[in-house]
Amino acid sequence: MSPFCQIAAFGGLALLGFAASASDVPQTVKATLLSNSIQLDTRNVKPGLVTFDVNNASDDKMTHELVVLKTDLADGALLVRKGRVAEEKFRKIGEVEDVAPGKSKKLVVKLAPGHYVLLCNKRGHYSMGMHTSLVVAP
Ligand SMILES: [Cu+2]
Repeated sequence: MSPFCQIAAFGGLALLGFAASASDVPQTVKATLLSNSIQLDTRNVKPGLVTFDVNNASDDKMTHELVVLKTDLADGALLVRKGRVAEEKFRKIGEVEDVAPGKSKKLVVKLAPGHYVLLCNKRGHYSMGMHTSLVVAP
């Protein structure tokens, strides 16, 4: 095989690899907000665009939200002051505010590899258990 053919074959494989890369595939995570937890239909996604389909399914008739922070801390280990997590001390990736009971909202964010904490930061809700984590890895 000539050197040119080898390069061409290698280039073809690289292109195939790129086409199959999961980072270009739309990913959706269903996030269900309950009064004492946040449930995800998956806790592992690939780097790239991720759509959070956020549904407030709590039976407490309260408005909730979903805040996405990038941190290596465990989702239950964030410092709480006066009933709220100090979001400004973290790298905030995005949030959907004020999801009314029974309603859904979408949040589209681009996620790099790492560990993320998702929480509701309405006063007192984090401490009631409204938090979970998500891992982004290739
Ligand atoms: Cu809440």
